[in-house]
Amino acid sequence: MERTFVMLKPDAVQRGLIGEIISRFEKRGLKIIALKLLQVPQSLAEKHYAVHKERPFYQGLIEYITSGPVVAMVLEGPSAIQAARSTMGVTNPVAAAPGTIRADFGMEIGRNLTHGSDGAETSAFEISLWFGDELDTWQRDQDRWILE
Ligand code: D4T
Repeated sequence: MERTFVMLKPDAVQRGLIGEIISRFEKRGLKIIALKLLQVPQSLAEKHYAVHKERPFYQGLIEYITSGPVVAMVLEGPSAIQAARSTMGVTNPVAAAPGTIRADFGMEIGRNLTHGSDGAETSAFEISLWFGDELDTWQRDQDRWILE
């Protein structure tokens, strides 16, 4: 089953949206297999966003992500990467479709509430970076009503 790394960024935590946002992933049918709240160390932020190191928004992004606690999680399901990203909406909240997390709660790209892995390789890298390599899953009794 596919896995994806999702993070609720400091704005989501500070605004009291943890429950609301996690609930959207849960209700859709994505299964939470790992979950923690943490203050992101500088070194972890830099590794996570290493691909953006040369971009003009990099410094602001690192400051934002280390500015308060985040909620990190691993979600599992068929096409979990795409399902999580479509639940979040596109990167810039003003361009995101209504009903997505970023459109419903966001106004600017630099405060876009959530992060989700953008592909299989990124997902494997990010899950390992944030949670290590040994993650168990669990049996969800509802699965036959969500998955064919
Ligand atoms: P993340 O990585 O947060 O899930 O977002 P996306 O996958 O949707 O978007 P991304 O990697 O292109 O950008 C990473 C992160 O940088 C912020 N950002 C991005 C920004 O502040 N200004 C910008 O111009 C861009 C392109 C938002 C998300």
